[in-house]
Amino acid sequence: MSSLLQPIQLGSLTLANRVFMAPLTRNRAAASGSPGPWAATYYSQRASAGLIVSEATQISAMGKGYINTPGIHSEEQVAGWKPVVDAVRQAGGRIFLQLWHVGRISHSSLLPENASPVAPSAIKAHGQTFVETGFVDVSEPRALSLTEIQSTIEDYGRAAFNAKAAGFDGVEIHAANGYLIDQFLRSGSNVRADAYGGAAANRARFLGEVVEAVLNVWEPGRVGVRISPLSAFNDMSDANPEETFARVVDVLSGYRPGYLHVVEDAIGEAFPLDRKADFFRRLRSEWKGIYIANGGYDAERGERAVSDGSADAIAYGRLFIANPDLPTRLSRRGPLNAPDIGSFYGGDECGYIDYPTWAESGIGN
Ligand code: 8OZ
Repeated sequence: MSSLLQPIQLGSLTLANRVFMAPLTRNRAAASGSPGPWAATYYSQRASAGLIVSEATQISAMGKGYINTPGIHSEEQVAGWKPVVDAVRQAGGRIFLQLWHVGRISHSSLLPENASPVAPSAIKAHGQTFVETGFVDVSEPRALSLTEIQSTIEDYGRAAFNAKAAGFDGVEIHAANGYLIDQFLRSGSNVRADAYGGAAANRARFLGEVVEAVLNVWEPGRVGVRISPLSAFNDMSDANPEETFARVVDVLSGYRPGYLHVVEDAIGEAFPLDRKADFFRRLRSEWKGIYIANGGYDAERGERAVSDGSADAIAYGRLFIANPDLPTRLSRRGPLNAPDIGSFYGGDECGYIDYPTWAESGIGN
């Protein structure tokens, strides 16, 4: 039997298989930050995933960085998520909400009263975001004060509480891809001189305190953390990623969240390839909990990684956009629909809820 189809225990949850749906930004939420009209259909079509991780969802108005992304900080947003979660559960699925704060990857036009984005340090990323009019350079950020760091941690706690109120099965803390938590973690974006900057253990402090705030709301098995240690996406860099992420694993090991979700292969990676395989092998062996791998996995690599123990489950992104019934297709090596990149970010139901299942496509199965 396919190793990807083995059930997996995550805390008190028994998940049906190891083909997870990665968090995927789709920019189809309402202006209010409520999920859009097709979200319940989109997610419930994908309910055969062992676990769905929702698209990145902002924990506060200041955490927004792109047009039409959803939030989880208002009553309206919580009410908007409920039917999405219900539809997934009705279809037999499990779904975690991904908690997101973009930090410096934002544009003033997206923020309350045209505020400047916030970050660990006032260092602007060489990067872009997309707003109403298309792609724009990110705005100049300002550094968070110590008081603001505490209130941002409280925002994570409140958002975690809201996710529970909306009915989610758990939450994933987005600490990857160059957003706020990752900006604290890595030396290229954090030059603070206080307890949250400098040595790797200090740079990992913010993540630890966010995890702690979320664990005040959820039991550990219901909380995941996503990192992307070697990714250069969103202008990220680190003088010593081995040291930084060894400390991250130390800090997380103290809290024991349900899983660590690792983006192993990302856009704009700038790391010597010969060190890369070693890096993730070491990370995997240092982390004693459940390890979810992501990035460039197909059926064969996924099967191999789960059967040789280099991952406990695989999160698939692009393949899940195009193949709502991905676990069946991967485990039976069925044909795959090709994703349409032009409809990834923004738009309507086209390229969102209209990809056929294998059965619907009429190709012999
Ligand atoms: C693509 C476009 C906008 C945001 C990430 C939340 O990379 C994102 C994202 C991806 O984690």
